[in-house]
Amino acid sequence: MQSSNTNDQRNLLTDFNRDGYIAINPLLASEEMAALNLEIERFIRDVVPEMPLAKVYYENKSDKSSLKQIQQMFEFDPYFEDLMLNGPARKIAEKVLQDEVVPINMQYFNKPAGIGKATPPHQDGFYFHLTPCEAVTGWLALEDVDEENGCIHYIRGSHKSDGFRNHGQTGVLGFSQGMTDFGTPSDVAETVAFPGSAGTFLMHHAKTIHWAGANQSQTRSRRALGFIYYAKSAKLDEVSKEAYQSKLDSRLAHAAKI
Ligand SMILES: O=C(O)CCC(=O)C(=O)O
Repeated sequence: MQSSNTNDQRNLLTDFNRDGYIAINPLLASEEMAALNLEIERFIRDVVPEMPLAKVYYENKSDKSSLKQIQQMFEFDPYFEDLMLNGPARKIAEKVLQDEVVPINMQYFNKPAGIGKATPPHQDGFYFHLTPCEAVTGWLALEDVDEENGCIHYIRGSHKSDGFRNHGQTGVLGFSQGMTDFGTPSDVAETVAFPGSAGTFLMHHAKTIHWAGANQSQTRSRRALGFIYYAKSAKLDEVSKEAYQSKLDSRLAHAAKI
């Protein structure tokens, strides 16, 4: 897939270093988005039924139409592998991190109409266990997004703080950790919302605080594709990450959420 718009973005690195995120609207033209959405439909229809249960989350496990998240898509399908390894998100990640990158996760994020829950404020790096915390998440809107169906909000400049803000368990499937000290005057003052049309692409630093509202529409979903890349120079604490993931999986299985 070609990126229609990355070469126009001369200030990507400056914007990313200043704000902790970038926005390209649109990264992909409408015909590219139509083709991608067909591939997403195919993946959900043909590949999801073959995937391990722990990689697919539903708002309501007994209702397949309430699909909310798919993990590691690129490991299960050649089309999405190519998009993750060779597509525009990787090139932008390399540009803003100024490093080679390691592709880590491709996630489908949906907030189904009427029931899609809010994404709690969090910093992705809190989940990543990296030193130094040099990683990015790309986020591609698969359909139009706005305040009603739960667009992304960033806290501008929040990637510049030392370490992480306090996080605790949220009870929200797919976003197990959320900030417990969110909502300071500076959080409020620096909040920027990112409504946009299908094809809008965001990318944020792993320390950038972000969140999204619940889907308040009764008729529209809010579907997006996420791309996580670690900088090659960042070292993963495998033991701490493994321990965290298996504790999380067993807690979710115990609560019959996956
Ligand atoms: O799609 C969402 O609501 C949240 C996505 C997110 O938190 C992320 O990609 O890091």
